[in-house]
Amino acid sequence: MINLSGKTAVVFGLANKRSIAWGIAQKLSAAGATLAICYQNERMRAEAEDLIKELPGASGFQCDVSVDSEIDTLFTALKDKYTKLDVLVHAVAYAPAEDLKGEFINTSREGFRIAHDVSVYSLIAVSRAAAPLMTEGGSIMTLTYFAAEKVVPNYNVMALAKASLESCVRYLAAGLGPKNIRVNAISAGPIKTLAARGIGALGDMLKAAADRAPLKRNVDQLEVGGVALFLASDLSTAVTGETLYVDCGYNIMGF
Ligand code: 0WE
Repeated sequence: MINLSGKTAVVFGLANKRSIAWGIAQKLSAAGATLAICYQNERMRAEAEDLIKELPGASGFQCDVSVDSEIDTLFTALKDKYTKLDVLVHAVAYAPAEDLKGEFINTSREGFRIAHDVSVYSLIAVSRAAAPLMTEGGSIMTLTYFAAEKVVPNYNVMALAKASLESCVRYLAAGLGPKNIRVNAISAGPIKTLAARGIGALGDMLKAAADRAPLKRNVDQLEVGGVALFLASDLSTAVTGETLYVDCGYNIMGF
């Protein structure tokens, strides 16, 4: 059994019980970590706080990772409350809905900017704020998707953002390695979350992914949480800069 007692983890990206952030938070908490769980805004507070109550010793914080001052305020509060930080989970992505359908060539300049700002720059910003608190080393992780490397219809500008995010993980890993802070990405297969719900053909996509995957099924949030727990733990102390696939093997298939 992995034991994270005495460790503190901050998780970004809780929207509701279907969030990948929630699957990860549950696994880290069950292993004994103390959790600080962040939701984007006041609109999400009630639902998020109801979930956070379920995890012993966990606290909720509001932080929009696209706003520098909110990141500053959050990390000041985390330093006051916990002194030290061990784990950071970034499970945040956004592109304007118009840019996640139709032809890629019609991607707007503003949609491109927003997708990269919210989904990629935010990882740099929270990592920079977290690193000084990771005084005993640390583990930073983010969520990516296979469409970063091969075309998935309609994922469009988010695919570019995820390609950039995977490169960002390597640059952060190289820079933070000397402080014994590891940085990795988890490439999850498609899951029915709030972020995936807008997609017209999600049901068809889930079925096609399950049919093609070696394990003949879809992955769930708690299975992503299991790999996040491994990355948070001392079982992975030599793993950094990697993208780990949690997709029932989908990515290995060529046909
Ligand atoms: O990364 C994602 C979803 C990210 C996402 C979702 C939305 C929907 C609502 C980012 N921005 C927005 N903006 C909105 O307005 N996934 C891996 C799930 C996903 O999203 C897709 C997929 C899959 C899978 C979009 C098109 C095609 C496939």
